Amino acid sequence: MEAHAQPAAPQLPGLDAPYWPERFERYYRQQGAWTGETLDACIARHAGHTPERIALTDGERSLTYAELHSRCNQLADGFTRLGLRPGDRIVVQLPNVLEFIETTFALFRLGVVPVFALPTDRRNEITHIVQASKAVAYLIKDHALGFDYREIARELQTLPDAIRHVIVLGEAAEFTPYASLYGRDLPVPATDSRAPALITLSGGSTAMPKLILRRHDDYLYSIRVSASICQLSPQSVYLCVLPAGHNFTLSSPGFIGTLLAGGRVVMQADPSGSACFASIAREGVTFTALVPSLAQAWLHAPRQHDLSSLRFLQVGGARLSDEVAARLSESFDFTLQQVYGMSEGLVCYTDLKGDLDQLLHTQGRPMSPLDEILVVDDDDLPVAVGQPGHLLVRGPYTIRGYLDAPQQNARAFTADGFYRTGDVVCLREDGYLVVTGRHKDQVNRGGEKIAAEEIEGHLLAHPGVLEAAVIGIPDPHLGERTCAVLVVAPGQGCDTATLKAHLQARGVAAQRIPDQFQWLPSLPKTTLGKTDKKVLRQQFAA
Ligand code: AMP
Ligand code: DBH
Repeated sequence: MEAHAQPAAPQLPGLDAPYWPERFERYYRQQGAWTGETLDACIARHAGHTPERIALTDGERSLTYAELHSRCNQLADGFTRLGLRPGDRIVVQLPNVLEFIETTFALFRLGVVPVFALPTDRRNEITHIVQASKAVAYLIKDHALGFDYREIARELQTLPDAIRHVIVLGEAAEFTPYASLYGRDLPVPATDSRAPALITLSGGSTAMPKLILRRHDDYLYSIRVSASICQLSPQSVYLCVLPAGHNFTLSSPGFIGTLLAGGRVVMQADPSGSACFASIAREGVTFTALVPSLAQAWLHAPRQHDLSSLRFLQVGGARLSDEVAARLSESFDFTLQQVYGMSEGLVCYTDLKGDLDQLLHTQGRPMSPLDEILVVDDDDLPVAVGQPGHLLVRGPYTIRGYLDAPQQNARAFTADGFYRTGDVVCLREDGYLVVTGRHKDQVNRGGEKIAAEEIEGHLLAHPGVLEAAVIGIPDPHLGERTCAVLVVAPGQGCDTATLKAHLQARGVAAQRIPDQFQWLPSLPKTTLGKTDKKVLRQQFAA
């Protein structure tokens, strides 16, 4: 044992969290990638240097860096008084409001781990997320977009391992009011940079989303590199349009990257083109991030506002077609940036000053020289440059395994720690990647990843459904729409309306309910006897 050996890195009580082997940890530190700083340190730093600078706004309310810093301390005091301790998990399900950001940084500071659910998640998803993460608290807004989140909270409380605290922003009813959290503005003891920082959810190719744990060191590295590639500075103004709890909006470089650079974040509740255009003009927004379907909607939105402050537009989350990329780049003055990323880690960017070919025809290149990329065939053997193959990746910000999921990890990671992305890509001579397909069995509906198996399970729960296969079908607006192909028992009335009502009654969120239903006398099968979705896709794509 070395004399100066550090104490063991903090763990997550009750969950098995795979981490990098020590040799990699040492290497990433030696290379200067992992610095020992925590994600919240930037707030205290900017509050010290530029206390009066605006950090956040939603158009009506704003917070300076000094106010944000002090609110983080006050909230940390409130969470502590509730009984939350470092390593505890809290499921955070908030729309894009200021409180999202102050809560996130307060939790980082305290070492309580936010588990970011998306506003569209409903009872099913939240129950799974709460149980899988063994969360002790649930933080929601009373209602948003016509939905009352307190209904989910009430249902959670009927479960055997009920969460201890429900905190509500807005009308709290029988729960803890968010406003009551603000306590004393006391300094919070520093957190270990190796401590768990946050949990996001994988799009999920199997039954339910898997938990992705990120720690301060690795997450901060990905954000720092992203902010540098995007040339962020204190003059940067980020419009946060996509749900703030997604990895893209958190970290690529997202709102955390913007605050790291000392810039300003504008929280945008309404993602429509006209509402975003108004915010861009009003706030002097310099960049934002969209999924392809939203970017396409921008092309058709009326332009009554001055968008000249916008330097670049990031598009990612799903494949941007070359045609739409060209149209975006022709019809606006700003630069387009393609972003190909995953909550598990790897993020690729096209250069802001790169050539048009890379910009319009590739999904960018891995952001770090420490990213190790392999493109392989079905036997894990490398394919020739330019040939399509499965993308495997390992690096200083790509996880080594999902939380508490040894069986899935054996499939999703190679023996030497590469993550099997499930994406089929071509690696070009110039080092840029073109995403050509997906091996994983999920539908990417406008950036929302829907696990086929999950929806199939719900469909099969209906007594009249004998076989079910959920597939993605190319769609000009969403990228893919969801199609359920079914074999049903005669006389059970399994029509579209019945099945939609069935899924809804089971708590499946509206956007996860198939857009289209098809009926067949039997499903095509592979030699192994599994449903052959390739055949189905071909059949219904037409
Ligand atoms: P998630 O599991 O929700 O983090 O989704 C990550 C997946 O989204 C990737 O593995 C890709 O399949 C897909 N994806 C993200 N960005 C892009 C992009 N720019 N082009 C194509 N696919 C993308
Ligand atoms: O789709 C994604 O998960 C994604 C896309 C762009 C992502 O996680 C990211 C950038 O960081």
